[in-house]
Amino acid sequence: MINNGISIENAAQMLLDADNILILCHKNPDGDTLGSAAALMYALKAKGKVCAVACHDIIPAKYDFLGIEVYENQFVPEFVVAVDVADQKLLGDSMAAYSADVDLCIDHHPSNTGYAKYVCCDGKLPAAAQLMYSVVVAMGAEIDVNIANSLYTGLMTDTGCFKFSSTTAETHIVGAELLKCGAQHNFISERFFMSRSKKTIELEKYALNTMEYFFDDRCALIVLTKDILDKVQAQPSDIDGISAIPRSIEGVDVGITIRQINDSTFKISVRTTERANASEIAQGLGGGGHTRAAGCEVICSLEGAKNAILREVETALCR
Ligand SMILES: [Mn+2]
Repeated sequence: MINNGISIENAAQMLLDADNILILCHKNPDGDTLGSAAALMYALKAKGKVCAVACHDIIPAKYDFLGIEVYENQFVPEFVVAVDVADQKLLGDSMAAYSADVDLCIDHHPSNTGYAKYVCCDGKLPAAAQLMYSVVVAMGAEIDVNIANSLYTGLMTDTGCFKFSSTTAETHIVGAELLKCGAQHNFISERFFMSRSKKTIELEKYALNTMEYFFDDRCALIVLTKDILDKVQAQPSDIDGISAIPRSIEGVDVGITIRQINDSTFKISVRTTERANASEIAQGLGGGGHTRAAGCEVICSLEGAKNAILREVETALCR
């Protein structure tokens, strides 16, 4: 358990006392890390602070509307805050200069390693954006349309449009508050849920054609090889939704997506129903995450990666 945990009020005060603030997102950034970072950026700017957002990867174009100011050495950071980042490794190599010295982490991963000096984490929340809403309110910042859109993006993307089991009444209440403050819910859902890139469709075609079933069809597995990813010229954002496919099949309790990074590195994403624990499966191979969605990375052959994750799945299904 994290022993350097602090309250929302303390986190808010710490941010109000700071200046020249660098906000860090996790690598392969998603709507939650970027939305939470953008919201914090706008709240801090409204409080007269100098701040900017840094990420190991280039921010995908579909997030341009958030209007994130990217850090380009425009100031010397005096305070570093990571949002939605469970482990300093997830900051990525290019953030190495900051990763050992993160002052505050605002997160919602039960697996948070406590790497930051202070951690404000609620592992029960479906999105870091839900916690960030409370932090921004505690900072006394007005929820303007920019903050509302940013937080709504985080809420919506991390809850799969308020559908995942982690969604609570409180999540909807925060969502409703954001709508009152001008969040453009239809614009955001069109962007993230009602349209897919052609590259995504190409990858889905391939994934569906090569899907395999295991353990009386309770596990479905797809592999995205480097060959197909290169052929399609897929960006990380084109791959986002694919890991939801195997688990969406009737009767499947564990959906596995193996993505090849290079000859011997494979990223494995695990999605489960309530009949299996994704986090435990991923932890078996040194990864982590949430109960229904988790991931890990293995260094071996494709066959080795498959066998290793299937062993963990088998154990989980026997529990
Ligand atoms: Mn998140």
